[in-house]
Formats: sequence, C-alpha cells, structure tokens
Amino acid sequence: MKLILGMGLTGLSVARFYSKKNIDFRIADSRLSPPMLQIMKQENLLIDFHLGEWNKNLLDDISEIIISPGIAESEKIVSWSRKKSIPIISDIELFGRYAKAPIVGISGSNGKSTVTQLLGEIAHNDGKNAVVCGNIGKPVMNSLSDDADVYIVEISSYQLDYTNKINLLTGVITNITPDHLDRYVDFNAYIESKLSLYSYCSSNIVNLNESLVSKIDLNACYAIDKHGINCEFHANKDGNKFIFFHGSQILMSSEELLVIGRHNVENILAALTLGHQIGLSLKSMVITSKKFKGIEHRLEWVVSLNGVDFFNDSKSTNGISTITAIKAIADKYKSVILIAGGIAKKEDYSELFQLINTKIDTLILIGQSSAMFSKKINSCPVHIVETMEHAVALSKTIALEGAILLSPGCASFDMFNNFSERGETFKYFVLQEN
Ligand code: UMA
Ligand code: ADP
Repeated sequence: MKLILGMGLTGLSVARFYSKKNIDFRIADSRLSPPMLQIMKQENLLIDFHLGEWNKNLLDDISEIIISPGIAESEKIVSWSRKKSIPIISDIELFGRYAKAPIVGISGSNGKSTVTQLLGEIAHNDGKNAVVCGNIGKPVMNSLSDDADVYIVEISSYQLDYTNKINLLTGVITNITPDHLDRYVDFNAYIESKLSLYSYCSSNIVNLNESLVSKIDLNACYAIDKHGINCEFHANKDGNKFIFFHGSQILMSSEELLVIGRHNVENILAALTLGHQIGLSLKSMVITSKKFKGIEHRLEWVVSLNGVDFFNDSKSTNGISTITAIKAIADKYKSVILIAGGIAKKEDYSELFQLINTKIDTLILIGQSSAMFSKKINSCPVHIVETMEHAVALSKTIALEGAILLSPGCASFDMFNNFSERGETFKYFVLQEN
C-alpha cells in the first residue's frame, strides 16, 4: 500500500490519481484540520486516513511514501521511514513515471514561475499543447494528459529534495540566492538541493550571470553583458535599455516589452534558450515575449492614480526579490514609497537595508519584522502600521509623484493566508475610492 503524506494540493492530486487507478493508499496529515479535508471527504478519498500527530503505525504495510513538499526532512515520520528503508518520493518523481511527453524542469530561487509561465505561453503560440504545472500552483499529478506535447514544470527545492529519479528533456536553474534557510542545514545544502535539477536533465541550460551554476557542464547558455562569450541567447545593456540577441542577430529591445527590470530580461533569456532547445520558433518566441504581461503579484502594475503608479510585488518573500524590485522601479521613477515586511526569512538583509537607505523616499512597514527592519533604516522616514489598509492609505497621503511599491521581502503568514491574499488585499485598498 502507498502512503500519501500531506492533505494539501499535492496530497489531494496524488489521492485522486491513485483512486482513479484503483491503487490502495493511506493518507495522513499532522494537522487536525488540513486544507483539503472537506474536498477529500466529498470525493470519498478518506478510506484509510489519519489526522494529527504522526505515529509509527502509519508505516505498517507501506511500500512507498509520496510526501508533500511542505513536510520537512526533520519531521519524525521521515526519519522513521528512512530507518525502515521505505522509499520516499516527491509528486514530481511519481509524475515522471507516468508522463509520456517530454518534461522541461525550471527551478531557481526567484523567477521560476515567470519563466515557466512565459515558456508555456510561447509554446502555446507556437501551436504546441504545452501543459504548465508544478510548484506554480498546479500540482503535477492533476496535470497528466494524453494530449500533451510537452510538460513545462516549475520545481521547488522542496520537491527536488524528495526526488530520486526523473528524466527531464532540458532544464534551467534561474539563479540561486539564500531562501528557505529554515529548512536547510546551511546555504550549501540549499545550493546542492537546487543543483540536483541538472542531474536529471538530458541538456542543461545555464545562466552565465549566476556564478553558482556557471561551472555546470552546459548544453546551451544565456547571459547579460558577458562580451566575448558565445551563448545561444544574450542581451547587452545599451543606455537605459537592453538589446536581445540570438547569436549575432538582434531580436528585440527591452523598450518593446511590457515587463520591466533587468531580472525580467534574464527571465526572458531563460525562456528563449529553453524554447530553442525544445524546437520552438524564434518568431513565436519574440512575439510572445513582447506581449508577455508578467504574472499577477510579481512586480505587477496595478493602476496610476493622480500621477502615482502602484505596483504589487507580493510574491517577493525574500530579500533578493525586493532588491530586484527596488532596482527595477528606481530605474524608472524618481520617487519611490516602499511597503515591506512580514515574517523575515533566516537570511542576511543588510544589502536590502543599504538599498532602501539609498533609493527609497518613505518606508512603510507591516507585520512581525517591522521593529527589526525599522532599526536598520536611517535615511528616510519610516512608518510602522498595523494593517495593509493603513499602509495603503498612508502611502496615498504621502505620494505626490513616482511609484508606490508593495514588495515585502518576507513571508506573509503573520497577516495573510498566503502571498496571493496579501497582494489581493493591497490591490483592493489601492483601487478603493478614497
Ligand atoms: N503538513 C503536515 N505536516 C507538516 C507540514 C505540512 O501535515 O509538517 C501538511 C499541511 O497540513 C498540508 C499538507 O501537508 O495540509 C501539504 O502541504 P504543503 O505545504 O506541501 O502544500 P501543498 O498544498 O501540497 O502545496 C505544494 C507547494 N507548497 C509548498 O511547497 C509549501 C505549493 O507551492 C505548490 O504550488 C503545490 O504543492 C503544487 O505543486 C507553494 C509554495 O509556497 C506555492 N512553494 C514554495 C515556494 O515557491 O517558495 C516552495
Ligand atoms: P519564483 O516562482 O521563483 O518565486 P516568481 O517569478 O514568482 O519566482 O517571482 C518571485 C519574486 O521574485 C517576485 O517578487 C519577482 O518580482 C522576483 N523575480 C522574478 N524574477 C526574478 C529574477 N530573475 N531574479 C530576481 N528576482 C526575480
């Protein structure tokens, strides 16, 4: 019998799959009221189940465990299973056993969803039935399809940690910067987890601007401003814009794009290089990149009110992504108000504080990290507020021009269910009549 650990999106998708295939399974969650409980009840998926603290009996008669990514290696159930030599796999590994079309894997600390989504849109516009799934919010086991031409799968480090085997046609790690350090012994362990993606790829796509991956054996690469190096796709900075090249052929300029920032130039280069590897046409790639609006909650332009532009970057849950957002916005606007804070990650925020001190006109702080962040900022006014409503209202009263940016650099769980709810709340109050 199989054991499914976790009753969230992943557990539900695996349970549905086994139920359809008439494969016996037990399902368990260490919480008493897990998110998908009601749906599982309604769909009769709870024939053998357990809620609440893990116990050893859960492992009786179990031949294999499919574990949800949110369950850490340090959980007792994992060590008991390892002791009994019961194989533990991710949903990604299970998916690899059943997927009949080639799989493209996309990982990295930031930019995974953006590259995954863009590549999916390019493939669709090139006439392929491309299935976009994985950590982007669509569990892979819900996404198997006999009609798929290609699967474009966002893979998190949590999923890689429980993956032992999968064949990926090609893959990329967009970048590696400190994140999720509460789950890893140290940064090196996190780097190793990310790099494992390449061990499953038939062809490795490498970002030469990311020093932690630049030594990997590569089959194709991309880079910004690396003159004298031959990459399939590259971009060069030319004044305030970037020019994209395929070899020596000019493809487009960043001024023709709807998304902003150097990081999005890098994301587009990743999608172009992956797209080229899987045989998509240059024409579709360029047209789609120019039309790409980005994804909700990632440096998403919301509205312009009285000459002030509002941006929602709620998906920024680490320091680097807020640094990236500030750089992109400060390149375009003279005056920037930043709304940040939440649950700080176990990382060094000093580079972010330095950037705030040089580029931000007013800082508005929300959430648990407010006191810690406020102590580090000395060159602009800092306001600590209790709610997103107050943060937005205050920003509206202060801003006369420029941009207001929500880019928390922190997890959202102290005030919201997830980053989407945080972003939706921000947009709601931005768009509400004053
Ligand atoms: N659970 C326990 N015990 C624990 C921890 C969790 O029983 O110690 C249970 C929870 O109660 C929950 C269940 O495990 O009921 C599953 O939770 P999960 O946290 O694994 O989440 P899922 O709902 O299965 O969603 C997961 C990903 N979540 C995480 O990796 C934390 C989703 O990524 C992903 O979209 C989904 O699978 C589909 O593949 C979210 C995410 O935050 C968006 N990912 C991280 C990121 O992007 O940085 C890695
Ligand atoms: P992920 O799926 O890896 O979390 P997203 O595409 O959802 O990545 O973006 C998450 C956050 O990181 C957003 O705040 C976004 O603006 C920022 N970001 C996107 N691409 C990059 C990149 N290449 N480098 C740094 N930050 C990025």
